[in-house]
Amino acid sequence: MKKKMISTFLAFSMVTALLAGCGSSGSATTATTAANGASTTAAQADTTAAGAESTKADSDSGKTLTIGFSQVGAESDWRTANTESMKSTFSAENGYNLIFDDAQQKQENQITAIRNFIQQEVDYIVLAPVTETGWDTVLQEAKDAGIPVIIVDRMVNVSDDSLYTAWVGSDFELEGQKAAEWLNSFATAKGIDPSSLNIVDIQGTIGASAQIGRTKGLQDAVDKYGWNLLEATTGEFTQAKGQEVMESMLKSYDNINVVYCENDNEAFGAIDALEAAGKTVGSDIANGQVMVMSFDSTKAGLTDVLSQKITLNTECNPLHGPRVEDIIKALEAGQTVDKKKYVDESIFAVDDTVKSVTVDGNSYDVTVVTQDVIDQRAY
Ligand code: GYE
Repeated sequence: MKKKMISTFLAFSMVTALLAGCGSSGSATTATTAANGASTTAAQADTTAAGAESTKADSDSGKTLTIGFSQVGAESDWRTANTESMKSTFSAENGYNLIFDDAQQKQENQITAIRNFIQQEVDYIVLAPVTETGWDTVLQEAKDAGIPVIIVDRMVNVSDDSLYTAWVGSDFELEGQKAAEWLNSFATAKGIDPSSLNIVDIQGTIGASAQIGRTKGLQDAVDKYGWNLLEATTGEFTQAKGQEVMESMLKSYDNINVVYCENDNEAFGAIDALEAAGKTVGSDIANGQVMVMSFDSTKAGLTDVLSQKITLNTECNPLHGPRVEDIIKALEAGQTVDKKKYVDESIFAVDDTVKSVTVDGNSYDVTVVTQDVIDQRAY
């Protein structure tokens, strides 16, 4: 108790000191933002003072660029890889001042972070939005301040597209369609009747593009093929919530044979819950196994494919740092950039029962996971 009071006092003192140091006001979240940004801000002052002529961005564009990046959180392995990609791209060695803010999956924290970036007069704001809606006001503020906003990963849904300069990320609905088409082809190849597929969907963060697209891809296929969708509930893209949701689904239904997890971490949690309940995870639905499907294809996710716990893993690429840098460099050079840019992604499966899937007339090859495939993975 005493320990707790002392640490609370210390934390409060730190917050107060930080707020005083930054001349800003707000909640503890703002203080966290300030704390994350504090060293960068100091570095920024140093860099500006020193001129830092030798850095890469300097030699390219003649000035050190300050980038404010509002990250969703640290909910998944995908997110960690994404943060790492941004931090290593916008590093001091590369000549950038990166002000990084982790919003802990809360939109209000992202809005606070963006307002701080505006106050600090950053050169660019990069936003990985937690959900699609609710950005009009703060993005208008950025626009009024003349700061270009680049959206990365998930999309924003705004009434006026001029509120952001460019977006780069994945086609999440296509990801869902690929996964669903694979399931249809796999079930057909194994002689499984569509009406005997009893699916649960552990959804991502509700309102996030990655959730909206992946859920839609599944739901459209449920309507098209006549599968049973028993339930769709959010697992918030985390392992803990994925496990909790799976445990409760197992209490409600005794006939689940496909678990469609909207990311790898949810799949890890779901597998733990399934195994704890005495189920065997795997692709042999006809003999009582429960098939786990996932998205992201992180190293850990593909490792679970190799060990046959995850049957299909649809890729989502997190390495957006260099892509955002390309956009910024083009803008700095006065070039026009694509308003929206989708990245190419693969599909990874446990075996070659389905060699490719077709969505909207385009064919996508399915890669069978081997140790080599995993070793070549950067994240
Ligand atoms: O699939 C998940 C992460 O928005 C694509 O967010 C991203 C998703 C990714 O938490 O693991």
